[in-house]
Amino acid sequence: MRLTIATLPVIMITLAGLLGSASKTLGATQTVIFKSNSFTPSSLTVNVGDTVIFKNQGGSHTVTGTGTDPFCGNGAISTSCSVTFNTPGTFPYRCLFHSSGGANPAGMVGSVTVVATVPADKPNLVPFRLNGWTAPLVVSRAPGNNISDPDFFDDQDIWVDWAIANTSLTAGITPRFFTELVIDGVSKSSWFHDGLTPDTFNKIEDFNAGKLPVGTHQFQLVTDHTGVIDESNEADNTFEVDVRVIPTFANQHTVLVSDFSFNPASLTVQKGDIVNFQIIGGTHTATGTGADPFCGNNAIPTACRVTFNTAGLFPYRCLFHSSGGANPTGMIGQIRVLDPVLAEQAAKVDGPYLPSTNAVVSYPNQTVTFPLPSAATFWRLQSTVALKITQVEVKAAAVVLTFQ
Ligand SMILES: [Ca+2]
Ligand SMILES: [Ca+2]
Ligand SMILES: [Ca+2]
Repeated sequence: MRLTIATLPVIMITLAGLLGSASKTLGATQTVIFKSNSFTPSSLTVNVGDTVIFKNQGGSHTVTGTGTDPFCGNGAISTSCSVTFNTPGTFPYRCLFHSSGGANPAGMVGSVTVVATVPADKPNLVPFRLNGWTAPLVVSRAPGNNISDPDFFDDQDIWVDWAIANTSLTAGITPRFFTELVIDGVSKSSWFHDGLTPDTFNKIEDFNAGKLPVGTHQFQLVTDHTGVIDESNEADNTFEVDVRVIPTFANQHTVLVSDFSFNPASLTVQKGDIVNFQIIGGTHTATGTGADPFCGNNAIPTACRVTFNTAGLFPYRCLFHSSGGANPTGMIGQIRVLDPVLAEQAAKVDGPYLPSTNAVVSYPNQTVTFPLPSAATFWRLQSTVALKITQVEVKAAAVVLTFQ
């Protein structure tokens, strides 16, 4: 494909309907003259759907099919008759009075050959992924690239690239048509194209779609959204992508590092948060034992700063003051990183779970009653979202928890 850039932002939706679609072509009509013991032309080729008029210019004749088409039947045609051909094939006919019979009659004979019409090639517009792009519609945190980012902060502009192509190798487009960017069902912008030659694309790079509130948003690229162009496929003109927007967090947390503990040893943060590991005594490392390296294997000089951009549970330890292995003991800690959008969805859709009883808590202000644990057993409260329990009430045979 060659590069064509011919697009400018414009909103001109009212063109819809002014440019109609191509009308269906009606069958053509052809004429065969018969007189003096001959049909002229005796051999005729027509398209499916065409009609042939047989006109008598002298004498008494029939126009009688000798194959699968009856033509005008066995009766003499005094002036004219017509036959419409809807099936491809070769159809012989003759005059019963002036030809021999049999499989290959001679004399006053003719034939009509009917060929299937080949529909004219049509253009086809599609959202199109260019080489080096991650999708036909790219959403990025910054301009200057063609790589989609997985999510966005709510104080960040969203930069859009898109491309559409006419994938037909032969059929070009002449009239002006439009491509639209739709966000959450609302038109964000529309661009026009003044035609598009075969096997060619148009693109827009680094359109600033602005900021969006926290949540999941649907971006749609729709080409020929006003329906101006008659295409071979009208069902492949849309590309959709979900865009996740998460809150901007400049939240900072501090873990105090001393002989021989991290304080707090267990900390919950949100995606994007920063944790400062601050030495207040001794020589220690904060070394990740899971997917996050934390501060690495070297002793922390005075402080070390780690940003957590991935949701999950990340353990760490001091290399000098803990055991190794899969489950180290001693001077260890963990950071749980929550994904605020996922947490919000989980709270709305499912609520947190209490797996031991399969109870579902839909807070706020929800009270859940559990039977008292039997001797030497315990309850474990496990939740997919951050919960706050505002009251624990121990009764004779039950525990009542109230969630904020
Ligand atoms: Ca199409
Ligand atoms: Ca870009
Ligand atoms: Ca169309």
